[in-house]
Amino acid sequence: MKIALFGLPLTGKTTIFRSFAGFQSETTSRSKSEPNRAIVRIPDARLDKLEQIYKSRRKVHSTIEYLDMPNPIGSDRHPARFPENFMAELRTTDALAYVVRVFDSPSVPHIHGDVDFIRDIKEINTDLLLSDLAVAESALDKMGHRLKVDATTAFEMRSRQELLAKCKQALENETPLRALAWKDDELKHLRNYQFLSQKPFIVILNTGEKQNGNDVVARARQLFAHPQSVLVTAICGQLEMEISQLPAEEQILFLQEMGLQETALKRFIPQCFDLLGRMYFFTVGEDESRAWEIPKNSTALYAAGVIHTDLAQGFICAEVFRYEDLLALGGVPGKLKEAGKMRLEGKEYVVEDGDILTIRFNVSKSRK
Ligand SMILES: Nc1nc2c(ncn2[C@@H]2O[C@H](COP(=O)(O)OP(=O)(O)OP(=O)(O)O)[C@@H](O)[C@H]2O)c(=O)[nH]1
Ligand SMILES: [Mg+2]
Repeated sequence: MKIALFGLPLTGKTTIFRSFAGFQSETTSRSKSEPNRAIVRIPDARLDKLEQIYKSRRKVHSTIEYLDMPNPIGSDRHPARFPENFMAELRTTDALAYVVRVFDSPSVPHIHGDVDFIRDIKEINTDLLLSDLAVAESALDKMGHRLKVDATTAFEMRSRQELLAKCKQALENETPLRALAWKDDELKHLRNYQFLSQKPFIVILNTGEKQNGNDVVARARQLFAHPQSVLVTAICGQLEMEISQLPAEEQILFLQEMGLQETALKRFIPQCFDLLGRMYFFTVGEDESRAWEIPKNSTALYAAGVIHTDLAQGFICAEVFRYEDLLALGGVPGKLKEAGKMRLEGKEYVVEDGDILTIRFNVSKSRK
């Protein structure tokens, strides 16, 4: 899962990125105009426990990649608008996280002269639609030209043309493409264009310590006539960054002192999983305990393929049990069968979040 943090200059993107990246992740950045990248290991108490129970030599977390987009340098006419090469980087991600400034600070200038998060959100909504509209129009132009010179591919082209025309119409009506219902084959074609308004959209309201997060979230939500695949959340960037720099034990104390349950990152990750329709399953053993990320409603066969293509090709069945059942049995895996908590499931079994799977597979079949 790759999520880009982007936004107007000096809105706190890097501050929030640092709070997410903390100590436990790798970050890279080659130059100022390149985004910072962090691969963040997703903390999960269930995985920690499974590692203990199975005395695994390795624990492999699922990861999430964050990009901290650089300060956008717009044209002279539109200094606050995002240039197309900047948008191109955004197109490669799974979700967009727009960081909006809500915090007040006389020492940090705002590109528009004053702080107004409503204005800034409206502006980005328009910018994304316009950027996609330009992509759709240019693709339609090219297609029209090709249809004139080569009639042999006309049928295939016409269906694509219709699809793009549908996008264009929606965009002109200020409807983001994520709000429309698409058929599977349409989605396949749409992938070629990497439309920004089709991606799940996150608004991170960077609030000051004394501001009421719930209030600004409620006001920001109202700006989305089509709330499908939109997440609005408030994070106090400065505070979260300070917390993330502390050693783990001190973090807990500090959070308690501030009256907070957990860090913004811990709150944010499950929200992203929900937004993107993702979940985990686990595999366990002496060798390693591991969390795997898959789309919700995936089958056991799909899960097997995520572990290794051999497992999907030679799939016989999946042994499945629940983490909660293992805990209820005192964390003794040997008791699962006897207690009737170990199930055998076939290819079509729909995996649930937190299932622990062992895939039985036929080696000779998988090698063919
Ligand atoms: N008071 C306050 N200041 C903040 C907060 N978040 C960021 N800042 C300050 O705002 C300034 C800009 O923060 P950055 O995180 O560098 O912002 P950015 O969006 O990455 O900036 P560019 O990459 O230059 O566009 C810094 O001086 C931060 O200390 C916050 O939550 N509260
Ligand atoms: Mg920055």
